[in-house]
Amino acid sequence: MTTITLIGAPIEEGSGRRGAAMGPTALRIAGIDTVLRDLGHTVHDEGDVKPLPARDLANHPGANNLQIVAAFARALHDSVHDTVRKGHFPIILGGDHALSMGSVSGMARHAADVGRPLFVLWLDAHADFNSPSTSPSGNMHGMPVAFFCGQAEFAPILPSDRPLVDPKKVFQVGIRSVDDREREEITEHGVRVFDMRAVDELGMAHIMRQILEEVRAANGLLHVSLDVDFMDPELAPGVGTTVPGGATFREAHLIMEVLWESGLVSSLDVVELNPFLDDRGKSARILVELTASLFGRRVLDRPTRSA
Ligand code: NNH
Ligand code: MN
Ligand code: MN
Ligand code: MN
Repeated sequence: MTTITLIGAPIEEGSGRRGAAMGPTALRIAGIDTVLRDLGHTVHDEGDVKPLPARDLANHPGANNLQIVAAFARALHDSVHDTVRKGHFPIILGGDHALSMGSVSGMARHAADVGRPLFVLWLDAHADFNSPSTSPSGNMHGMPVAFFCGQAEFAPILPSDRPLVDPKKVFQVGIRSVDDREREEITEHGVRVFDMRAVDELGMAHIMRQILEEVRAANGLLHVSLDVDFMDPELAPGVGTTVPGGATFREAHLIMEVLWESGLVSSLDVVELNPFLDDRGKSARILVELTASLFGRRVLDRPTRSA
């Protein structure tokens, strides 16, 4: 069984609207700790991270709320790194997706410490590969992947000598809304994209098998970043940037179940939940259910795939 540390990150300034700061509270009210304990895991809730002041950074015209985003990124980098170093599994309760600048960078630091490659599974409607010079909105929740791959270097948010993630080790699944400049960037840098068309044509099971085989063959660590808008808005309406045509309940659960069986996942972000836009807690509850599936809840016992 796993020792899990819950880390709240009530940031909403990366998203361009209010509400996501209530995400960690909604996930706690939906019972994320209890569900994990009932599965036999040990759960520590650290409460919410305290953003570290980033008064050294000037405002940037293409990066809205840079100081507060950087403050969360710095705090999360440290707390995720400390958590995983103790052998605990960090679950970051968001908060908007800009928080992944910190969580993934903290995991990249750990992967470098232990000499293993870090892979990232990005479950999202969006590629989040903008930088201040390409972003149509200036919202930093659209930039974390470019940032932790070293492609959005415009301000010293984290030290420039930090370990970066290889874009070819980033798998994006469920993508269906990509900006023009972003499309050029993800192609140029070799991000591994399975858009919704690929999900329809190949099936989720096939895609996941391919990804997990690659991670296993490289003895990699796998960070999972789950954006609420990965799912279809009918299923999970509690997010500021719904895009039709998302993953179904069954596709999302299948992913989580095969991830658990793989034993390869090292860390998880649950991001972009906006309880102010949710429908009677529906999205928060689905996120908790998906987290349970990622930690071993299942309908029937099945033989796990041989390694
Ligand atoms: N691509 C758009 C932008 O950069 C939207 C990003 N919004 C998200 N990403 N919700 O997951 O502004
Ligand atoms: Mn996102
Ligand atoms: Mn998104
Ligand atoms: Mn580039």
